[in-house]
Amino acid sequence: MALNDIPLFDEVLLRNLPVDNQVISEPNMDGLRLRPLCTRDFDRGFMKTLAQLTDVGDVSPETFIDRFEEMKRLGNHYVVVVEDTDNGSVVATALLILERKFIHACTTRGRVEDVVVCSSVRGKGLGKLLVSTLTLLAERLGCYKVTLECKPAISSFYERLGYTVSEELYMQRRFGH
Ligand code: 16G
Repeated sequence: MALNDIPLFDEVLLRNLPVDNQVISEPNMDGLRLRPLCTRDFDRGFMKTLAQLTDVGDVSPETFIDRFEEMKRLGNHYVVVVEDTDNGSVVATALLILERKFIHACTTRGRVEDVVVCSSVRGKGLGKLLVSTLTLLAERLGCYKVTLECKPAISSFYERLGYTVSEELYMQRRFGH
């Protein structure tokens, strides 16, 4: 299967979200476009952008497509990208994952993950746009809460977007990476 422009999820979901008191009906900014991920983004530098967050490993186009198709099949992964429309490169991305639960009358929890803005375009408010968009999307999709993990040094960035530090600790066990 070749790389293509078919979106991971319906772009309509990103319309009319009241981000920063402005209704973004056309999520196009000056030379920048916020939209769902598609497989062609592999050739537009999506993985290089992610590599500014953490180690991304060696991922072939085939493996990328398999993971994309799996996310699409599952239907609970919302990866958004910001494309620089002047040169067609992906300059920022973030992911919202929905977790289905039995608690709270079979509710849904959202997790914002893998938020990264390329160093070349930092300072334009793209991080704020991505996180605000996915937070509002989580609400639109019926989540009772949306959470994220971040380094203490950037917690104020998320606090400005309405997040609070949880009383609960974030714990982990790592396997390999
Ligand atoms: C940050 C990210 C998390 C990502 C992790 C990768 C946000 C809000 N948080 O915590 O989503 O998965 O970094 O770091 O983007 P790791 O490779 O050390 O797990």
